[in-house]
Amino acid sequence: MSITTRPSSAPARPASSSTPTLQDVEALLARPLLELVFEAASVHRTHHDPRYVQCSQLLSIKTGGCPEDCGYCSQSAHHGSDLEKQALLDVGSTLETAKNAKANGADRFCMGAAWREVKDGPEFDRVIDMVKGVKELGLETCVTLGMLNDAQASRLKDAGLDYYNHNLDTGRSYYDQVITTRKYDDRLDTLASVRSAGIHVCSGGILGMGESVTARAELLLELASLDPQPESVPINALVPVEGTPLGESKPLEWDELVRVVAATRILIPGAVVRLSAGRTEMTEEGQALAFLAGANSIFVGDELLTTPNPAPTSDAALFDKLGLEAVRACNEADRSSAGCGS
Ligand code: SAM
Ligand code: DTB
Ligand code: SF4
Repeated sequence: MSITTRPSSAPARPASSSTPTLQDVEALLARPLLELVFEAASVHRTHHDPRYVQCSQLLSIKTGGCPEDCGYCSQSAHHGSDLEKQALLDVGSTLETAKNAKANGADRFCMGAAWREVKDGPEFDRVIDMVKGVKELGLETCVTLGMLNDAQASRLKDAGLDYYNHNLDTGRSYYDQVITTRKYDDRLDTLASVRSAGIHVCSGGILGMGESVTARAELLLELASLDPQPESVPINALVPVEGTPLGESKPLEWDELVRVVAATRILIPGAVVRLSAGRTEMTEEGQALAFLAGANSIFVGDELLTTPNPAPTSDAALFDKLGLEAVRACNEADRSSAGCGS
């Protein structure tokens, strides 16, 4: 497997003939941990400034009652999780939350809806206004709204959308063990619409759902084979939610998460790799190793969508210990020359 490098200012790397095989990726995940981390750290340093961490804040703009049956999700109407449903928020309260996110150091605001797919009509119009408003606040914009078509993606782009989050979640061979109400190719079709509208692709997965190492390798290979590769790759550790089919899953080992972060960094060198859900269960040391292995993004704020996230004060203390800084701390001149790691 050959690994190519590129400067951080270059566009996302096209998947190429050097794309590894499934066996290559399995072998990568099986390497001695510290060798894997060392290589990933080296790749990270040729593509990004390792001092900076991109900080996204999430807001659930429409919560619960989702028709999909994703086995991990608190928001699926198929499961018995104890979650209070919430209709689509109004634009004003969403922008208030975004303003606070900016004041607290976030550089990107990500709005999530428990929808199977986007439907044209007043609710989508409202989301368009939210995107416009968040963009006007000077934040990067991201939404995750389920499946969409080309025309809907274009409307989001015109409104100022920077990133669309749409996770592949796991490998193709394990997908129907987790979700039955849609197909893997539905996810890929949406990613194609996002890409053709000129929106940055944010796509990753979840670890700790009982998947094999092969399923993890399949996921990484799918992501690395997208052409161009995704600009943003969230790596989530399952947050087990009572009442969901995966609510009793056993916790993920810290080294498994670090392995996947490191392999993601090597396979998708230009992406921002986000240490996403599951940080509340990680030690500071585990997170430190993940940052060394190439993670350069987190979710900030007390809450993810429906579950807790580490307190901002503890994240600030961790950044202090590690000498890391939020991307927002990087001044404009540095941003245009060195890229500040994002
Ligand atoms: N409904 C849209 C969709 O599925 O694309 C957007 C919202 S959905 C909650 C966004 C992503 O959150 C999912 O694709 C999944 O990767 C992640 N997620 C949901 N529940 C999770 C959990 N309990 N633990 C870890 N990640 C989770
Ligand atoms: C992503 O990969 N992780 C975020 C975001 N994209 C939308 C969601 C994590 C959700 C964790 C469980 C919850 O809070 O409901
Ligand atoms: Fe619905 Fe998204 Fe949750 Fe699946 S992950 S049940 S699509 S909100």
